[in-house]
Amino acid sequence: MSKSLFVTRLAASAFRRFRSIEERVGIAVFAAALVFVPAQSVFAHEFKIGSLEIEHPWTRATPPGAAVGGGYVEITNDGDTADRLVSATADIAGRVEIHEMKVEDGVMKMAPLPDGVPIPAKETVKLAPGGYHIMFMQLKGPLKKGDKIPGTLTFEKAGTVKVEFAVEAIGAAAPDGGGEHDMNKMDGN
Ligand SMILES: [Cu+2]
Repeated sequence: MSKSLFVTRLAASAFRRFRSIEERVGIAVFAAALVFVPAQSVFAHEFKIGSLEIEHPWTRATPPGAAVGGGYVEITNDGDTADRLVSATADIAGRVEIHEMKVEDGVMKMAPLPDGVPIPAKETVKLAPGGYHIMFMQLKGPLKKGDKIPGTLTFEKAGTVKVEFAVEAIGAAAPDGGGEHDMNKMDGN
C-alpha cells in the first residue's frame, strides 16, 4: 500500500471516529503533513548559476541490468534573458541526452531534443516524468535509492553548473513519492 493511500485510509477511519469539525481539520492537517513535509525538509536541495535556480535534481532507482534512467529537475530563471538547458552529464552514465516525452496518436513517445529545453526569462520549467527529462544512457551500474549522483547541467548562456541527482525509489512519480496524482486527490481537484 502506498504511503499516501495509507494516510488517506487512516484519515478516513479517523473521520468516522471524531465528530467535531476541529477534530476533523486537525486530522486532515496531520495526514497532509505526513505526506508532504519530508519532500520539502529532508530531500530538497538546490543549486545556482547566474540567475538560474536549480531545484532538487532527482532520478529513480533502477533494477539491476537497466541501461537507462531519467533525470528530473525544476529550473527557475530569475533573469531578464531567456536561457536554454543544452546538455548534461552524470558520473554513472556513459552518455546523457535531453529528451521530451509526449503522447502521439495515443502512444507515449520519447525523442531527443537537439536544441535542448528553453528556459524563458522569469519562468520556471519543470523536467518531470512524462515530459521533458534528462536521459541517462549506458548506465555503469544500478542507481540505488538514497545515493546522490554527481553530474553537471550546461546552459547556453549561464554555463555549466555542478549538481547532484538524488536517487528516489523505483517508480517514484515525484520526489519522495508525493506525486501529482496524490496531490490532486488531496486537493479534491
Ligand atoms: Cu528519454
